[in-house]
Amino acid sequence: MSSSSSAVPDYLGDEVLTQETRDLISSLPSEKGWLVSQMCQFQGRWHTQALLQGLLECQKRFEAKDSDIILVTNPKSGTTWLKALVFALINRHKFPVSSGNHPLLVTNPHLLVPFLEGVYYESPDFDFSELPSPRLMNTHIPLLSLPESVKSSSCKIVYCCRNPKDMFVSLWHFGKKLAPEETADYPIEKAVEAFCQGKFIGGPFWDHVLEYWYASLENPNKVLFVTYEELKKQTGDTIKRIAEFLGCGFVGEEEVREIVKLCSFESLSSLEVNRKGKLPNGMETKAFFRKGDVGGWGDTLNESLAEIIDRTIEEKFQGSGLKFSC
Ligand code: PAP
Repeated sequence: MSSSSSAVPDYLGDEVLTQETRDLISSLPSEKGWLVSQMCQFQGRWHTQALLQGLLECQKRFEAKDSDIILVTNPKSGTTWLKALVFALINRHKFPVSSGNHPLLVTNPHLLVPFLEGVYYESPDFDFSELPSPRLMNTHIPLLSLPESVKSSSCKIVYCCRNPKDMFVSLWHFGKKLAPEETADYPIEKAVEAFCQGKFIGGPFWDHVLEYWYASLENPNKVLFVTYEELKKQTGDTIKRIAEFLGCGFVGEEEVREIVKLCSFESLSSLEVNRKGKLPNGMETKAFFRKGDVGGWGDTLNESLAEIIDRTIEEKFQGSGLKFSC
């Protein structure tokens, strides 16, 4: 997929692969993906070629610090929102929301919180040690492929999961917006089939979620598991849980209310920077804001496709204690 003809970010393409990545990919199971020209399976998980290169660089180069905060999501599971919320939370003294002069008012959350494998793909020499402490970053990397130092250090991981049908539908529309020509003729039935076979960025979806879910149960000081749905229903309470987990100290009710309001879908999506802005890779910031609701998948998935996803999810999550309500 060429990124020159559309707003597709480089990291969904295959334009700047090193010889080392090409050699590795030639030995990996691969197939044509939905949204991307080729997906390949590394350490049991499916990746776009570019994000795999970013992941490999990240494994080689990234040195976690005990004070780091890493936000982990599957794509389209609340990444942008979580970035905004945690950025506002940990910087609430440096950038009081009430000042009316907050960085989130003029900068898209993706530019305030670097995407590890995206940055390592686009700029492998990027110096993460320059980031102010505590460093706040995000990734879609599966738990088993995280750099060793993330696992061995005391850094904190906040994982946000979203119900699979809304997540799938969100990615479906994202693909259509970013790559209309490439996705125009791709049948949604085939995309659902691929998703249910686990062929999804960072997927299988269920392995990605369950690994972090069990890690949060086994090591609750290391991994906090939250959901998009609980963020929607109880944003303030979830922010307080995150604050407690991160050891942020006391956060007043008024501060929580202000953060909730600043980071709400309505607020962020109406800002000029998120309506007309672009990321350095050319991607339009408005692509990260569509409906921002829970259970809206019914306008895109018919009953039989929804049932196929439900059946797969029920089977894969059986016995885990995790249930999706919509
Ligand atoms: P990413 O993983 O590519 O960074 P991510 O931010 O996780 O994307 O997903 C975008 C989804 O979050 C969109 O969902 P939708 O397609 O179902 O509408 C987007 O609307 C939603 N979203 C973005 N910002 C917010 C927010 N502040 N509150 C609630 N939902 C949001």
